[in-house]
Amino acid sequence: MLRTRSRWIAAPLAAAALTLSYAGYQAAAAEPAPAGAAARSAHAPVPADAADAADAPVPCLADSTTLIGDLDGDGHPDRITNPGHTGTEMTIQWGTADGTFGEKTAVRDLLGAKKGEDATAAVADFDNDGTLDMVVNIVEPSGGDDPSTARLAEYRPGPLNRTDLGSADAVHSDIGDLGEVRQLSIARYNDDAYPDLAVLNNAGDGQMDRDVRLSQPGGGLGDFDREAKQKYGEYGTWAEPPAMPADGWQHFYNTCS
Ligand SMILES: [Ca+2]
Ligand SMILES: [Ca+2]
Repeated sequence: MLRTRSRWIAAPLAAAALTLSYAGYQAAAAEPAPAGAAARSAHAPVPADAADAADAPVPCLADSTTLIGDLDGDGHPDRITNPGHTGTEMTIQWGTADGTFGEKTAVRDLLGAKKGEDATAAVADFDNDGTLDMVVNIVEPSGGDDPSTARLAEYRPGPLNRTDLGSADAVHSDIGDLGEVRQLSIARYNDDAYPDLAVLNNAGDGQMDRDVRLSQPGGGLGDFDREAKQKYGEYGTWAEPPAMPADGWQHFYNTCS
């Protein structure tokens, strides 16, 4: 009797162990497995969402300025660092199959920014499809009262090309049409699941504004919207620029466990 019962129990446990070992592999690829997780798994029932572990790894925060998530779509999480939340000094370390990260590469170099040009970027899953996306802007500041317009300003849905951060579905963004982008930052301006964008914009003649671009539930970022600017933006000066959000990622991503 006891042996019969054991067999009944053993079969599902073996299946569970297989599923969990694959899930464990996925977790290990994303980050160091939490201590004791494997031991607990052996006795715990298969979680209802175990199948989700086979999907793309969910982005998470290593710290407030470091996002771990897959940017090039190879299934291995990459390390995106954004010092000061400004979008001007962003670096990427491509993830490898063994869960480690390659050497740091400056986003401005990947984008091909030239000497004298400012490159600014923001990373989040703007269309909430599970793949990280990027907004990029390259501008050569005019140095005078009248701002110059961007040489390149695009919304780039992921996955992105490793060599130049290109996207097959890139579209022009108007963030660089109305001034010189000084900073880009992720924000949560309305309460939907789609990250929004804050733009520190040199509008010329001593004016420095915080512009906003709201993500569209259908995908992509909206264009300039006067109503959104009145509601979420702010007018400032070169001497006293408006504050930029520093907690955007934290609204959408949990700390890596
Ligand atoms: Ca990757
Ligand atoms: Ca996306």
